[in-house]
Amino acid sequence: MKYSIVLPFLATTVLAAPVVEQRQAACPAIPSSFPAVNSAKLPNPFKFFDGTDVTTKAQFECRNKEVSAAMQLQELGDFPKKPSSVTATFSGSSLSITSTEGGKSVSFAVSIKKPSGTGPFPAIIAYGAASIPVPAGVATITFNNDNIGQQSGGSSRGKGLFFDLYGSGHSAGATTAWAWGVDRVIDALESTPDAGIDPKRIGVTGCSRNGKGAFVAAALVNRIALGLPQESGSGGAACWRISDSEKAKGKNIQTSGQIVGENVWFSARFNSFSTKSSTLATDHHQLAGLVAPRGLLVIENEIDWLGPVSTTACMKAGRLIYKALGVPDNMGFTGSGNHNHCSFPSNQQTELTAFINKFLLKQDANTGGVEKGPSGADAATYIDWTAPTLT
Ligand code: MCU
Repeated sequence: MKYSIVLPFLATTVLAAPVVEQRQAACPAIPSSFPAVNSAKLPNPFKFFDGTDVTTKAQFECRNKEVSAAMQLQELGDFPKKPSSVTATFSGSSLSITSTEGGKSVSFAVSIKKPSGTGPFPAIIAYGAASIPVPAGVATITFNNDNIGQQSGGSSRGKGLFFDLYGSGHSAGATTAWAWGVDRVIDALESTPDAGIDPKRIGVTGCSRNGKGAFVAAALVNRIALGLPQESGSGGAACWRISDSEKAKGKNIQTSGQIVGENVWFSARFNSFSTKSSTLATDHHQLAGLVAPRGLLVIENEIDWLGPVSTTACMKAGRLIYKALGVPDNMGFTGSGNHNHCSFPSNQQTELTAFINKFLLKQDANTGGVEKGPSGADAATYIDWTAPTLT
């Protein structure tokens, strides 16, 4: 694969003044099928699927496009583009959003709790309800993700407003359907300034199953400034391959083989990969890579089922991507034990505050070097590539 840059050129005609046309570097075509792999090691984020090395930041952006396509084809299902019409109205504390496509419309509303004072304010979109403390100065947008895509076991496949619009046979898993909903919330914030929220300073959070959702939204919706997935475990911060390796060591850990039977968080396309994670073209260190270079603080717990070794090592591999991009401080991983699931412990507060201050409140804050997890969870065990410094 050749990565080409179309140089600016100068065109003159007799009648017109000189015109300077500058084109952006184009990405190579995104493949529609992905190489067969069979490796327990995490895929190399710095090689295109055709084997070409990624050496520049611009190439990495292109690489992300094919990684997103592969994840959609193999586990997430298709992430639709913006519907032909999205309209919104703001009243009281409610932002109502109507999306129309192919003659069908669906509507949903989010509630916005704002700080006192004059906006526009940054905001955190919370799946269900926030289980992290949202500081004064940041609005909370409560997003009923279950309404967009149901998640009550296998029988909820294809149910919810997303599927009313696109059809119950649409390939999206629930996490992808929810990300589509978040994307529409940001459309609505952009077109409704009287809502008082700055659409360029949006964070997203959710815990546990909703943490998987918040992670996928941060990855797919590139207008999100800060991802704050909490205790997402398998399907979020864990790498499928590392969870399988932990399971083989006897841990009580959620794996892809289990998750596809428990709920509809992923596309039905994932079923055929679920018992052979080693054949996936990507893994979840690259879910973090899709968020890069935007802000990302991954918050985890040390409950066996979530896979503390898997989430820690996987996200350390994810941080190698941020380091390669020259922005190591834009991603942190904080794992902490001895607290109830989804009850945010005080020993993760410093890093949470720093990431919110930097990415949402636009203040100076030290987000550097946040990599806390159990000892013995090292990325090196699971990778056979080295991260370059991208130019
Ligand atoms: C960590 O998120 C999930 C987990 O993946 C499921 O296996 C379990 O049933 O529920 C967890 C959860 O959402 O807890 C609230």
